[in-house]
Amino acid sequence: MAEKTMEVKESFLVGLAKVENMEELEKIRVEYIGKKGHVTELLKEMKNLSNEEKKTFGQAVNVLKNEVNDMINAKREEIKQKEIELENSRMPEFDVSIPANLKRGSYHPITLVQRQCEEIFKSMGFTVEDYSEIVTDYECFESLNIPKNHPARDMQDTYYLENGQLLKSQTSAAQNAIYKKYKDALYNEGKAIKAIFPGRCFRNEATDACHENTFFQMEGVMVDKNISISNLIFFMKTMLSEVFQKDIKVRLRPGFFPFVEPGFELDISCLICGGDGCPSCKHSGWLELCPCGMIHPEVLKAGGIDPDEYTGFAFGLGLTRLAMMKYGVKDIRDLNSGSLKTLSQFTDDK
Ligand code: FA5
Repeated sequence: MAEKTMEVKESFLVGLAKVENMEELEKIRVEYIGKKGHVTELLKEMKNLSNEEKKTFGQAVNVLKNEVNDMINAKREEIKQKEIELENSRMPEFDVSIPANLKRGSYHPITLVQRQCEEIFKSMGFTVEDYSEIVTDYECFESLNIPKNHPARDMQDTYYLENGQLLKSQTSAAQNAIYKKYKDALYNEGKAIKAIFPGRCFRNEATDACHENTFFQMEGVMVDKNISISNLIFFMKTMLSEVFQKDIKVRLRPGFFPFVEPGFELDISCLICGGDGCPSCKHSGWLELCPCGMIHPEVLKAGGIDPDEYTGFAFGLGLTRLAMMKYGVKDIRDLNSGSLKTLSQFTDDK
């Protein structure tokens, strides 16, 4: 019987030496230690042996099985290593010291305008806040004095998730959280709440040259004792003159938003047509850019702030429209198009 075991081992070694790839290796594995393999078959011979012989032979077969298994594993590693070496040898040679001839990328015009606004407001003591794009009905509407079934909801249809949450239709959706975050510092340390929060907004509405279903706004709030409309106008004027670095014609007219009282629409004279009227400004010569107003007492209350003690202003700057005006982009849809022709023009800006 020992001879038979030896024979099987020798024929396995001869076969293994010829194996060159994983496929052949699997074949020989099955041929020797598979269910009907030569090593396994040896065990069937045991039935004709005495008990003593069975024991010795069984042990010998097990040792052989382990050896075959080990040799197959070793061969597998060897083949893998050879495959890696072959793959590496096929890689084209290149000189890492040659400078790359790639075109520099660029920031998106909205990012550029956003960063510029952030710098302006930071220099005036505002913090920059980040907020989720998915919010609750309470955050986006109810905390802003827009209860369920309020007609103001019609102006901002958005996209709803199955769990009742929604894609925020306005950056105002972060107001409640910001008031709650900073109210203790306001009460205990007398620190005014001064925050801006830029973000992506979504609306389920038809698109045209000045409307997109996905666009950016930048909200700003300031809450302290004795904040008035004059503070609001000062910050709006400073921001616009810094962004455009020239005098811009603006107009302030009454505007209705349930979360401010009084509320205003701040429009700028269209910089695409110089105020003559064009598709970018819906032929009116003016572009709605930054609605604003004094924060409604109910909104302050919902944020845990006593409106008899504190007042504040809020604004909702249309960042995407600001980018259009600053860079002379006639159609808002170009900004979301991913068109390199449009976007590569901004390469040299920081
Ligand atoms: C609001 O979203 C209010 N949350 C703004 C606000 C904040 C008012 C704080 C008072 C106090 P409105 O829907 O008008 O308001 O949008 C604000 C600005 O976002 C617009 O002036 C415009 O510049 C921009 N905007 C609105 N809808 C779109 C759109 N579909 N595409 C591009 N920009 C838009």
